[in-house]
Amino acid sequence: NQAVYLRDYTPPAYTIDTVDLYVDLHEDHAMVTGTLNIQAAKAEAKADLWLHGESLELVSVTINGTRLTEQDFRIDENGMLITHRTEMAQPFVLETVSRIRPQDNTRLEGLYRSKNLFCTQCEAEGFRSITWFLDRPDVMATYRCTIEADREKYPVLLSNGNLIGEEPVGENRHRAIWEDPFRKPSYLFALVAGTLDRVEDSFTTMSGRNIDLHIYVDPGNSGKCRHALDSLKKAMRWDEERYGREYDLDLFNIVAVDDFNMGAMENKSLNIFNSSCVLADTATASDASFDRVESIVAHEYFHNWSGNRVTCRDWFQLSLKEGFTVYRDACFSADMHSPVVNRIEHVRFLRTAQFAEDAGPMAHAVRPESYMEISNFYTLTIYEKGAEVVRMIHLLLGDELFRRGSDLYFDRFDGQAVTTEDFVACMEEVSDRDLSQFKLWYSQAGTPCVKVKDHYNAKTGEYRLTIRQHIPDTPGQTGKQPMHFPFCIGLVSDDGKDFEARVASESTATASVSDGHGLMIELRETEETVVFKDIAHKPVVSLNRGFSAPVRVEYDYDTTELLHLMQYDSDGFNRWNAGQILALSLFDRVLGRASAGENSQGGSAIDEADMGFLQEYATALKQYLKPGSTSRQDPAFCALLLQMPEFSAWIERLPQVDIQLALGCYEQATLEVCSQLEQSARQCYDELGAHADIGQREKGAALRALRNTCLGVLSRLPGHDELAWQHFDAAKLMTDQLAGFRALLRYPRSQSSRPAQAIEAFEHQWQQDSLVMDNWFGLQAASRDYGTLEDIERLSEHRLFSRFNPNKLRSLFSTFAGQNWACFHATDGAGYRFIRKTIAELDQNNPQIASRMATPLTRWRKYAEPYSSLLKAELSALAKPVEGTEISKDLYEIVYKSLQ
Ligand code: B3K
Ligand code: ZN
Repeated sequence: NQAVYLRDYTPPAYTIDTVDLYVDLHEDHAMVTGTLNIQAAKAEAKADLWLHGESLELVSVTINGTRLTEQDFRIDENGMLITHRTEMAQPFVLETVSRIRPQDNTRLEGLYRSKNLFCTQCEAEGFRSITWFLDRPDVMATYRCTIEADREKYPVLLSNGNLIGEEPVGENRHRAIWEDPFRKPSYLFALVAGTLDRVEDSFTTMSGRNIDLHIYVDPGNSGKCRHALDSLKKAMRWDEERYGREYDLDLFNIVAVDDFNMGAMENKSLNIFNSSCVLADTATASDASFDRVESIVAHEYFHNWSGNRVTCRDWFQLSLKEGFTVYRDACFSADMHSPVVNRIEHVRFLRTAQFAEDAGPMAHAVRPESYMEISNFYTLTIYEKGAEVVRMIHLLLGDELFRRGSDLYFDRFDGQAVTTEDFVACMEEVSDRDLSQFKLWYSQAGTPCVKVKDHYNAKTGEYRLTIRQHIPDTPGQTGKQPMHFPFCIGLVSDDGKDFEARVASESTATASVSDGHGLMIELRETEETVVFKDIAHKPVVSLNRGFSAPVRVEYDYDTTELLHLMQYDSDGFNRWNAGQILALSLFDRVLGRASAGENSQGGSAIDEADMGFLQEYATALKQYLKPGSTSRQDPAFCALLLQMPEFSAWIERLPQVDIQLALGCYEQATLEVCSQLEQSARQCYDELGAHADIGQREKGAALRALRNTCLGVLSRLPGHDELAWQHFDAAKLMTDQLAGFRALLRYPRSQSSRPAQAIEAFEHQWQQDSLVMDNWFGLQAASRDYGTLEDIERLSEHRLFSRFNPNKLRSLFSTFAGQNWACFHATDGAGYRFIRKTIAELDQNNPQIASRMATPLTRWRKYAEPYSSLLKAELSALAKPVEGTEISKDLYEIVYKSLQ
């Protein structure tokens, strides 16, 4: 298990100009003939030719028609090395014929079967298990693909580009020929064969071209494609307007498949989607699913430029396409809905999950230095932090220059495989700015911590901020340089408005007025001083507005200041964030006392001082809920304002967590806050129930978000199980049904019979709909009372569960390990043992899924005893696979690095 290093990059010795694939599909095998036009990069170099190839049974290989014999090449488990021959000095034709077994491919990469459908997933390195190839993104070729299959079983045959021919073959078979005129790396190749329904629409581009849009789904699902089609059209228009990017072929296809390792894949003109990310209708999909479909459809579409037309030189550059594309899809969603809600949701996710990654054993830079298995690097750091890095560039440059920079990038590198350096160079060129220090964001891992201190001089009216940054050590990286980033702030006065503050000349940092987030200070040094003059009274400082930089901020707020920001901050993100800080410090206080032994975990009340603090916080939340309050005008935002930080968001910030103790404190504190809110929440719940739009799918989504948040508050308190049941039982939309279900599952069996009734009713109602049932598995798996280890074991034997379907595996096992803190982290270690065994077993079928599932185990250093040792023991057990089995490269890397 060898690592690959960025510093070892060398351009390929051979390039491949054209690929002609013939894929002959049968039930028990497929024959693949690959005809490649190859050219030596330097003819005089006389290099041997290396071709990647895995799980391929070679039938024959010829060069310019001459069949090679065993002396001419050597094959190992990674590929084939062809000894240099004279004809390789000139452009030559290499043809390979191989046999593969898609029906046995449980890894779901390369060519595989999902039920009766043949489909592919090539990114990152799946193409090499379809045919022999230089399977690296800097080898770009044009493709022609002929698919042959049984005519009745596989009437639909698809690949990239344009359909140029279709014909019968013999009695029962047929073939289709596809040609893609755009050069592309092999990871964007795709093929589909099956019986599928097609839903059609069309789009007229800005230059007036007509594009056919097709979505292919399992027969019976055509009614669930409208939303994806509408989303696609919105995304196409948005990319024209915001980035000047037009679609480049006459056809755009999306295919939905049930068994898929991730969300979706941007193959050129043939996007393949996990069906959970395409299908949506009001009865079966929640509002969250609708939003998810919209953003993933857009994301994959945006890749056509950020990823496909301009691609990555090597996999270390992955964030070049992923970070940029996430940034693009986030801006798109923000434009389609509420920007502040969208921003909060992204940041909440980043701060909980990406910060944890940055603080854990797998911490890596946005452009990593090395990897063992690239599949492990499709991470939150590459995606979410990578998007933040692009966002910062946008902030630093402003709208106009950022657009000039992206135009330059797309124009200059069209058809090429490039690096993050190339991207930044375009931004530097158009803005005449030096971003060399900024580029540390690509090479330095770890979340910077920004400590802010202030001083106000009442006599002189001077307000001074001292800002220190520190970047923690991460595995393999110590002693880091300070970073350059935009830090947006505001000085909020007593009347709630921002002071019109100008940065005085004795400041070390420069500042400018940002678009919508107050003052943008550019930080560069370990310590910076920012001075303001003529400030009439001590302001409340609002820091990192809009989350302008992906950093942790430390500043010693007092309660009154936070309450002031919660009410007045002109920056919506920071209004929300002030409440989060307050809630987190409440949890900290309760835990502080519990750890000192002042109150025990189960039951005993929060002490008086904490109670006073808690009431102040709850009073502020009640203000938000008041009918007629400004926050009620934006109900989706109001819902977020009311939601306390998740347990995982809290403990991410803590060292050496005693999980059960912390969980007890968390539940006690949230219970108290909720009981303060009981009346207001009930009132709001009832009012919204009578709102005319509450049942409208799109119009009512924000109202439902708030109403269901109120239900969430109530369901943390005893005695609302009947309300939750009614909510569940009367629901006409999936969002409401799930909210009712989630609320009910908070009531233990001993308190209510309704939850059990709901579990049964839900199953009965939705057993035919596999995607809906994923929620049923998931919500139970996350529940402390209905997702005990025994329940999980039972559910894993359920007739609708499948060990080969990634969605099911994630719903049940990953949810249990990632969200069910009470049961997974049982102090006897049984939860850990169970997940370890499950991972080891799944690793034999699907290494990508197994290695992802291992993430919760890798965090052992964060926890106190006994969790820490117990987790470590399971990791060590994974490292020693039982006899007759082997550990995959994917899982090995995770286990090995987290034990270091
Ligand atoms: N590019 C794909 C992810 C591929 C993951 C391969 N293990 C989807 C996306 O990010 O758009
Ligand atoms: Zn992507």
